[in-house]
Amino acid sequence: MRTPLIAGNWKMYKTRKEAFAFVDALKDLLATFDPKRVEGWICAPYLALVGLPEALAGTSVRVGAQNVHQDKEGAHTGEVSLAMLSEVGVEAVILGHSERRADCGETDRAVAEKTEAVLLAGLTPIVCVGETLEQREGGQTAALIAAQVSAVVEHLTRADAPEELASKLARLVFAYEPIWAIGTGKTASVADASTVITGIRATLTRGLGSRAEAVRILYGGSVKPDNLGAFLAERDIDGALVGGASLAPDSFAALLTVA
Ligand code: G2H
Repeated sequence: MRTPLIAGNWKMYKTRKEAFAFVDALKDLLATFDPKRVEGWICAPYLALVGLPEALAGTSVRVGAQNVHQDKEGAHTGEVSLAMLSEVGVEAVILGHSERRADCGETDRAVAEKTEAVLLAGLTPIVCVGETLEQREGGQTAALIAAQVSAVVEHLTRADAPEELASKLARLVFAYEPIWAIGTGKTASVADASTVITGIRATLTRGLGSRAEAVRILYGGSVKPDNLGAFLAERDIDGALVGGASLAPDSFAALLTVA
């Protein structure tokens, strides 16, 4: 019932030229994937977003950004708004990636506000949560992840939340990315990822009731074509947020094929 989703997070890789060369190399193959079977997204750096949806027209791959400001517009030097992203055909936004939480001090509160703004603008938020190795070894994983997820859900369901938000909650996507597994070559075991992700769904169900069943939850952290299948075999894991292995055309295509 939940369509598997493979989202490539290109991070700060690929110039515009490199991004369009990637699409050129893959376009014919990408056109063969059925979006009802698997959704593929590319979350590219801002400059590469312009023209990318058009370049991918005729394929099932959609385009996402890696951050956005929560305000409609304003004096926010260096920031980009949802209207700016929508105008160029962006349909999804990664929010609260651990690299932004660490590098830019993004808080749970900011991530929650951005999630609301993205939903209200009609785009899809991919909300990242995850624990450090120290937190995992300290036995804090379950409580920490529940707190990160609850911060978003409580904000979206607060008493004075806009009414139109309720109908958009099914579009939510969460990504569980244990920080110690990001770009390190270490992956969480399938069992560990599955336990945390089942916990995320339980937290969502407490906050959203039956609407939680529609929310997709991805695993992220050193996912590659040869380990993706094992994660996807788990009932509650609906796809993957993939960094390094989404950068090469053949590897991205292999991920979509496995899914
Ligand atoms: C985690 C992931 C993508 P990688 O950050 O969000 O990156 O697959 O390189 O570990």
